[in-house]
Amino acid sequence: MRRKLAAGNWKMNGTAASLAELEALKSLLPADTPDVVICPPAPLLFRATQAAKGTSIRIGAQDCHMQASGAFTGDISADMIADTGATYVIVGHSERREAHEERDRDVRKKAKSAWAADLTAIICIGETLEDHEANNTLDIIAGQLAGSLPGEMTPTNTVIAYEPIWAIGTGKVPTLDQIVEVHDFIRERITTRYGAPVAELIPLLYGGSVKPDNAAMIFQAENVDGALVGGASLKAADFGPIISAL
Ligand code: G2H
Repeated sequence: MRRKLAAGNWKMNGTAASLAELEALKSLLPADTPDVVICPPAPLLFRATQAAKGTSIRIGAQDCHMQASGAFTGDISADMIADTGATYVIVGHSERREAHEERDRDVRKKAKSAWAADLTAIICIGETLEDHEANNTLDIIAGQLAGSLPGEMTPTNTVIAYEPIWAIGTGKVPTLDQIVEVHDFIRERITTRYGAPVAELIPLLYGGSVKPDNAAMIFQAENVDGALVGGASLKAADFGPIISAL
């Protein structure tokens, strides 16, 4: 059985007061709760791990540096993230790829540095609107999978999130057929490269404008094991129903 997972990416939103939402989420978790990860901004990581103590909620960072330490002003290493008690880190989010010019090989190195610190990497991939409209989605996804995933990937050290860039924060969501097509394709590619035992167990998330009112539709796709949620993870009243729909 593949594990189900709902991850909330707070992006650059929130201060200590926002941890009240994490507190509120605790009481909204269903009894048979899937894995839940909250990725707050880095300054909140330690406090978030304290707030989540004794619950099934795990804490993750939104990025890490590819090197373990050194003269990289303003960056944070995977070890530093692990030191806060966090256990996950998102790498290769499209906002990092775009605004910080991260390439597939950078993402691959970041995933490896996450693993070296015993963090689970949530590796993000996804095509632009231009590629989507030119029917290049599967080619782009194949290239990103080949370039971003290290050879040593396992179902315990990695979660893969497919986030079509045109669906991020726009309110536009692919149809169920489109979601099924891409997630089936991703699992096939992983089977070819890593073998069935890895492919069968690795969690695949969908991300991009997931909301309480479309989560059930998205989770119908057999190869979708959960969601990476941005805006709707900021409020427990929105994130709670998405988790319950899993
Ligand atoms: C995609 C997603 C979270 P949102 O970036 O990673 O954000 O749900 O706001 O589209």
